[in-house]
Amino acid sequence: MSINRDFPLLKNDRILKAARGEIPDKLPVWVMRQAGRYLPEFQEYRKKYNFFEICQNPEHACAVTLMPLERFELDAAIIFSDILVIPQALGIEVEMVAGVGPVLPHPITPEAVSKLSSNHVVEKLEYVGKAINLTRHKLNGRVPLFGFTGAPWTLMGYMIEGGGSKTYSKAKKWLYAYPEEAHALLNVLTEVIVDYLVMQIEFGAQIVQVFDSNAEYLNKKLYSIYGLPYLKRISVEVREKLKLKNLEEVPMVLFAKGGWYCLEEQAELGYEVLGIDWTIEPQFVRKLLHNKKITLQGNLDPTALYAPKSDLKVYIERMLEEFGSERYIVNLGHGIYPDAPVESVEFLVDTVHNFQI
Ligand code: 1CP
Repeated sequence: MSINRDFPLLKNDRILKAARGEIPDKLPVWVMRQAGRYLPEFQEYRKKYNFFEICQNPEHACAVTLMPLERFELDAAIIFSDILVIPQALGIEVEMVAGVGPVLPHPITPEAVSKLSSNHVVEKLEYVGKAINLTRHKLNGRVPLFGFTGAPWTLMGYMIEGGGSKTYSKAKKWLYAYPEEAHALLNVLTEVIVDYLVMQIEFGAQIVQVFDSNAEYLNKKLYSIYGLPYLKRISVEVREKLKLKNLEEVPMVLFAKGGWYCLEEQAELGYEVLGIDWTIEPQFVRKLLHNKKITLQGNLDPTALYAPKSDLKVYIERMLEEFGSERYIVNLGHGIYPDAPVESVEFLVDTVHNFQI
């Protein structure tokens, strides 16, 4: 299909500057899961349409993506979708159950892995590309638009467990009992993820984030076998494929939640930005990575948004001082919770923008 790549001029490039190591006029700020459930207007929308209906319809996905931008002076938009659209496109049923989250009624078995193929999977996800293209035009250059994906290990976890889990022990069992099948599954997912990100960038994503939300269930040894090599392939192969298609590179963000045990290794994977979760002290990570050219993103505890404003101001400003203004993108240390006070997001954005850098 033909893609309208005649995009409006970008007016706010703070995030892209920070990702490249340049100093923007103000610290850039956005919020993981900003287009979601804590917004009353999203909850109203959800009464009318089911979750995947919104994802699959570019007008709906675009409308929801723009909702937080209408309220707050955020420095980026993130396309409305979910990490589980990939298992879905691989033919695995995914339901979004209100109050529960994603449910995959028929989890994958080790025997079924050999039947999976990455061929033609991304074609089924073209609706995400169309939503990105429409949204980038509708944004009219106001802020850059994030594309995103789940990381191979995190997606594998949902596919094996059949949904979220407290321990991910069923998925981890594969790493010890079925390592060949585990690698085969991670390989198919990596192939799909690479093509999926390239497709999102072709349709207009100006920066992309890889969510490895379940990194916290592994350790350094397991992650160096089942996490890092695949994440490296993603950063390398996305850039190779962009080059072949004559498309410009975009900054890539890796958010390995709970991956404190291998931050130095993450910084060597070829991503411009590392997301830092709320368990990590800013000064600890800055010191650890002082000789690496990498931008950090994070890491306000999402529950700090419930604090009284006077306290919240202290938490935010302390974080900004501790990270320093160079190579820094302000965000939460994980996604915003559904009952987070909407005014606290506005307060966060304003406090960051009023901060003298
Ligand atoms: O919220 C937004 O800004 C919109 C885009 C978005 C993103 C970036 C959604 C919509 N989901 C995601 C990413 C996502 N989805 C992640 C990575 C980020 C993270 O760690 O928080 C993960 C792990 C998921 C899986 C998922 N989808 C969960 C978590 C389940 C668990 O506990 O393991 C849940 C609850 C969902 C559903 C979902 N996704 C998005 C929304 C708005 C919702 C709520 C569903 C609804 O409206 O009924």
